[in-house]
Amino acid sequence: METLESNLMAEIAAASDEPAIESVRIAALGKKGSVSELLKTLGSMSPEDRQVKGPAINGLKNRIADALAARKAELKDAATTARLAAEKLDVTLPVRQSPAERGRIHPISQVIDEIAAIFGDMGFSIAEGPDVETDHYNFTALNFPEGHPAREMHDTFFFPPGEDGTRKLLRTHTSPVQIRTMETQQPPIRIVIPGKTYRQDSDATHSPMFHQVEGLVIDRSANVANMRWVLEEFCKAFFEVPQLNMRFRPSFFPFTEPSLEVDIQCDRSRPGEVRFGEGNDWMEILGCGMVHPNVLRFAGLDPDEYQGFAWGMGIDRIAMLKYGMPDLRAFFDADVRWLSHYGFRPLDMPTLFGGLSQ
Ligand code: 2NM
Repeated sequence: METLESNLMAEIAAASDEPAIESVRIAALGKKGSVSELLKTLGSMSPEDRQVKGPAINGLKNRIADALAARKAELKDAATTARLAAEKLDVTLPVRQSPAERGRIHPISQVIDEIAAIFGDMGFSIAEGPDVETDHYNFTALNFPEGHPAREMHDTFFFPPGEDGTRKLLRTHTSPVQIRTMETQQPPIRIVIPGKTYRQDSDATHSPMFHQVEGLVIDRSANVANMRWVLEEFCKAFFEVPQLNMRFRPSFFPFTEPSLEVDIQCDRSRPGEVRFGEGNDWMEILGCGMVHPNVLRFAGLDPDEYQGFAWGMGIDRIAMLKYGMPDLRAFFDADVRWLSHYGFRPLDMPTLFGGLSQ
């Protein structure tokens, strides 16, 4: 028993981790352990022997159990100390950026927000409508006669005809929203309509899905002078210049009379750079005009009572011009490297008082 005890005490002292001490415990005090086997011999002893050996064996068992518990606690403490030393946490490290800081706003969304801020400041509301339209709202109500070549000029995406034989289409401009607004709201109307538009056209400067913003003002006296002021204020605010010369040229659109195309003053003398509000060059930027009486009539307004003006421009193009992006196709590639370079910070909302693009 003395040999067993000194051997076990040596094994306990030598156990270097918690699994090792556990196997010593099982070898001594487990069901078939050396100390347990000794205890079992008590059953077959004479009462006299048992009186002597009993306390001796139980004493051995208790000393071994105490030694095991003490060594186990020691090893547990050592393990905790080692973990605390290894798992250091540097609380002075900078906090990881949140998704709201890492994410970027697409330049088209940024430009739409800038347009909304500028026209919102002038008292306009944003209006929206469906991308899938009827021939009536996309063409007929906008004074495109049946069989008129302008319908073909738009390279329309048509859907297969439905039960009633009519074909739905993807809107080729946002103007159907103007008709829908005139049908449902009483003048005065002041709205801007940013949105997706579709034409069968695809090359370096055309995408089959692109973005337009159009505007509409209807009241009893809205006129060309008001239109000129609105468009000039918009161009100065958007390109963030204090002065800007504009040139109005006669043009043709089925939905306006007179129709005009607008050029803005720019400087293209530096290679790869366009500056607005200075220089001797002109760049076409938008189309506009007084809403045609037929369009007012189609929308349920009396042209002898109401008049107004409307305009339209391509968002993708003015975004490229303002932010110096060379290729339209990159807009729709969903390349995060491009977006992290050209994108905008989500919490820098464009406002006229805080600066549109900072
Ligand atoms: C343009 C140019 C000129 C326009 C006209 C209308 C409506 F519905 F009021 F008649 N909406 N948009 C318009 C006028 C659009 O885009 C180049």
